Amino acid sequence: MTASHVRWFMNDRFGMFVHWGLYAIPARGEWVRSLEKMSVAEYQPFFEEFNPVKYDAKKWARTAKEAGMKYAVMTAKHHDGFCLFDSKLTDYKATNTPAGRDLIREYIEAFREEGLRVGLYYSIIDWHHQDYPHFGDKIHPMRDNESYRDHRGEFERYLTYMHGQVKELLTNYGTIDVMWFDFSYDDMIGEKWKSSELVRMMRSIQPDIVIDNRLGGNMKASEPEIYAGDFMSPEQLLPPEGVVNEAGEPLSWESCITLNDHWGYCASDTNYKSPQTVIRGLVECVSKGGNLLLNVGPNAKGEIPRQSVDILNEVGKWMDANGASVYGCGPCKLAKPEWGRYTQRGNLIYAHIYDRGMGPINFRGLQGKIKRARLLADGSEIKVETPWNAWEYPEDAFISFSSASLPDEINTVVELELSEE
Ligand code: H79
Repeated sequence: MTASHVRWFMNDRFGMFVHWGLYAIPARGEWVRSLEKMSVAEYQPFFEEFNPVKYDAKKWARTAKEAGMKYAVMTAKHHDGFCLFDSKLTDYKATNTPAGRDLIREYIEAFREEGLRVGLYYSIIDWHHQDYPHFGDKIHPMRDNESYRDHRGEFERYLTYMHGQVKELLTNYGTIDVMWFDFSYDDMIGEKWKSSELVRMMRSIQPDIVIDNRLGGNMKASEPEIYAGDFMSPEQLLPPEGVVNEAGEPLSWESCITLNDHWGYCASDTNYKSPQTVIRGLVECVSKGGNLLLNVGPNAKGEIPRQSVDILNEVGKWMDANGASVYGCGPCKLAKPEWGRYTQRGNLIYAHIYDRGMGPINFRGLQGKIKRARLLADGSEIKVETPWNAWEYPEDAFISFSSASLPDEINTVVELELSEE
């Protein structure tokens, strides 16, 4: 059973991930400092320069809403340690750049105003903080630097900082719907971050907040740790068969996926997914009981890249006509059909038809069980018939696409109302 505070999350299915920070200026992705082994000093010019004059959170919120997204998650702090919010615990924040304001506050207010739920991404990794532990040498920007090798910070001080920032984020901005921690690895997982204490503090401020699983607990255990989280977070992949715990019960999950091949803005990366790929990816998530958190990486000026907006607009057109097959829907009890995928909500089955094939569309086992069939996009009647040549398949129902005037869209959805669930 899904816990009640997670219900809205698994109902809404589709969210926007926003990766934005100083790394938008070099425009080579959010890992640039680590990949190019830049020192704090070498990264500093981007701090001095950061001035996103085109940042309009309301515009982003409209883009997300029109794409059919119901919630968003934005980087309050990524691995580089730069804070987009006005933290009292550091000077390394947007208010001290030419931007001169709390960019997270604007995001939260704008998205909430458009009726979207708001979430915050917070990186546990922090390449800027002097007390951040150095066990992660293989990814730290200063891993080959002699002076860095002998640097030993006070881990306790970093923990106080991190817990303090999470408290700020959950105290100063009203309701926060999702907290998205990133990233625990190797032996630095779980209680090393004082995670139980952290989560207890979070729930005392925001009892219903939905938390991801990246503090490092085991969600699949029969008795997960308090910090194990509310949902699994596969990154850049869709789980082959959904996600279950050790008892075989379905778990909540959300795949996070980029539109091109980077999270943070990367000027040279034009390898964008098509609207069809995105729509089918979303449907695949829903058909396996999960969510899609689709990423955009705004540029240094504060704009979501044109290509991303174009894709989202196309997705939005489809969602406008077919969103009923996504929101509140989940896996179908029928096996995956050859021509596409099913999603289901109560006694409504949604047939997402990707491949019409050469003959009639076959609904395995549904003979006599379909009360009515409609094209979801416009509500028009679709006749369920048994063609003369289907005598060998008495259990199945069929619709014929050759006779009906069905639009050949990227993802045609037929809504089947069953006589009983
Ligand atoms: O915020 C996004 C990533 O920056 C972050 N999680 C998502 C949501 C993330 N942190 N760590 N990882 C992902 C895993 C590390 C992947 C790596 Fe690499 C492979 C680090 C070095 C090689 C990807 C490719 C990053 C740089 C090159």
